Amino acid sequence: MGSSRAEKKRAAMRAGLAAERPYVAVGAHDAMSSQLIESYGFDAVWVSGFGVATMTHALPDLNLTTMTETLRASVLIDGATTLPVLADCDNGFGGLSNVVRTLIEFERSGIAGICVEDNLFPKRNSLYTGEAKRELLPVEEQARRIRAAKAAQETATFVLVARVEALIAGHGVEAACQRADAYAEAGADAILIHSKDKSLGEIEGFLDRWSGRGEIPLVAVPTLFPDYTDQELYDKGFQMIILANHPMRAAVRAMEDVLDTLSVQRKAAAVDPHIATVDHIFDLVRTKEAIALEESGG
Ligand code: SPV
Ligand code: MG
Repeated sequence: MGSSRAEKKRAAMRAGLAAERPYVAVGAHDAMSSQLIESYGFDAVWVSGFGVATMTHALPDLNLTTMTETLRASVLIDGATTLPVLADCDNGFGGLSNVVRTLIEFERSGIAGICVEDNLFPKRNSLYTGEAKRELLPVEEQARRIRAAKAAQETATFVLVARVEALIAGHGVEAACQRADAYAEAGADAILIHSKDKSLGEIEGFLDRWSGRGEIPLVAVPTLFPDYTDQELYDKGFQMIILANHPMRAAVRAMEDVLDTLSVQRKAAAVDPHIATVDHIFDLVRTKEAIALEESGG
């Protein structure tokens, strides 16, 4: 089952998750960010739920984007790259049946894999600091959902990454280990252990204590511990590193700077040295080639 394009991407993702070097994904929020990520030599593309909510919908990352909207964004992002795409599917958008349907729809759409986290619906972005308490699904329920989704999978190669939010929720290292064990046992293909501890103390506690280490790949999102290189994180025990939101933040900063200058100077030339040329944009989407094809004989 599955097209050869999807199968190639899934095989590449599985090889990357088993490779003896860091497997690095960068977060895309749209098709062009996906294309650019590939042209800078990264290994995979992460569909950032945060990025899609923010850039496509101008909404906060609070489970407001639906499964259908996330799938649509993921298909556009996947279409713009030959790299494998790992789609951030939040908590699977509801209950057990929603998680199962999410896996089936993304698999049938040719995406290489999905990531599902154990935040209760409606989730809140993990980096958000202004909240009193974060609620997680009970570990048994999340394991049940993962098991059910994996049982519904139609190909052998589609990748399900189970994301553990126990450290983000302040439940500590033991709880994180228990969840990682349960999700691995339920059939997850990799574990994303999320943390916002800048010192990396929590993560190192997890890496020291987790017995499943070495048996299943571990994934890191180092947004809040940004000083470690991909190789340093690999050497600590992470197979996949996701640089989740940097293109989005670059785009917002660049647009704000240009709009600020335009609003003050009131003429286009003021920003010309700071923006991509129109020809560069034409080149990025292979405009000349498309027109040559339209005008070719025959
Ligand atoms: C995302 O990019 O949507 C993520 C990563 O889930 S984070 O924002 O760090 O939670
Ligand atoms: Mg997300």
